[in-house]
Amino acid sequence: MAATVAFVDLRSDTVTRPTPAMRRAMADAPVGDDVYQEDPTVNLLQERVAALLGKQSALFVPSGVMANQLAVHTHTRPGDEVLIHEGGHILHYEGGAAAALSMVQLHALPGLHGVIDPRDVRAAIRPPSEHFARTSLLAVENTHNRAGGTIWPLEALEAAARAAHGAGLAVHLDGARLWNASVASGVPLASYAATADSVSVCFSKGLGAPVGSALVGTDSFIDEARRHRKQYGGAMRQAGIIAAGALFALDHHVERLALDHDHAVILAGHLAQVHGLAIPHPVETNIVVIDVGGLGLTAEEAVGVLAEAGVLAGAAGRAQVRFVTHLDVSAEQVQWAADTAAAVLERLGEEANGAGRR
Ligand code: TLP
Repeated sequence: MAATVAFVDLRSDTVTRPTPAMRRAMADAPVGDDVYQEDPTVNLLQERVAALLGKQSALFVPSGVMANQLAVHTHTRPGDEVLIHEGGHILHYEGGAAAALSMVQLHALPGLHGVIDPRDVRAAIRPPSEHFARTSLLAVENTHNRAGGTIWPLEALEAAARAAHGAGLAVHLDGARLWNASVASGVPLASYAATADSVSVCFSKGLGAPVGSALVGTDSFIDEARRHRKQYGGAMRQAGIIAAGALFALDHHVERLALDHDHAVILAGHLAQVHGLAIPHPVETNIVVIDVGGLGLTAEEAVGVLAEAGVLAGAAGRAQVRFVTHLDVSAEQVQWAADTAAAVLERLGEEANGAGRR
């Protein structure tokens, strides 16, 4: 009964809470001191993630930001330049950490739906000269958050990575939602990961674990990243408690991501009916970005009114609003949120542009 739903949180898949079964697995986890590398649950998670992604080693870290920043720090030297899509998470949402912690500059590249053209990679790489920053890293993101959860086609990722590797750059893949990309496309995680020297993945987003991410790469890269994790204060002790949530998520919450993707399509289908509203990116996974500029609204205004109606979304740009489907949102709730959001935005658009003009 849709009428019983009164509140749906679609701000992010980070709002998911551990299920009772996940909590039990966490409570029962064998633990040890992970700084001595003696936590069996952390060790198991790291081995499992490294194998899944086809890399030598993995490092468990508290957050996706830390995983990305350890990658930037480990791949670069102060004064280097990192190539990244203009909508990249590392550029927009990590508090300027690349500059603050690694003293590198970010060089933003364009690219439709988050995909960077290899020609743009080649053109951006600076020739060796004391005048120029040393271009040492290409950072890519799959799925691409600000581009509405879009997936890099594997061939495009391979081509961009080839362009970078050909000029001696390292490649880091921000795979916070690589699980979603893999489930939606059928491309194995390891095939995406093979294009990059390092990959970060998150357990605390669509997989529904409360905390944790991992960084994967070669043994020597991860040894170096472990040293930097200590410097950043990210080395934890009996972290098996939280690693167990991640292991549980790998066992139980990966395949079900397809459901979140179906829910996003339902939501987008309803929103697409609203006059003047644009959906700038194809809906391929669990994110729907809408542009409310054509309704005469700012993102903040739309988010405020949606929240009053019980649908929580997030501003993702001046006129862009983001909805994210996830584990804690049922089909019934998505249906209700889709109906409610579409009705509210239709009304707002009519008010802003003058009712009855159509
Ligand atoms: N993204 C968050 C916000 O920061 C925007 C969200 O709600 O989506 N890489 C990507 C692609 C991400 O989307 C995020 C989280 C991270 C890294 C960082 O993960 P956390 O928040 O765990 O540090």
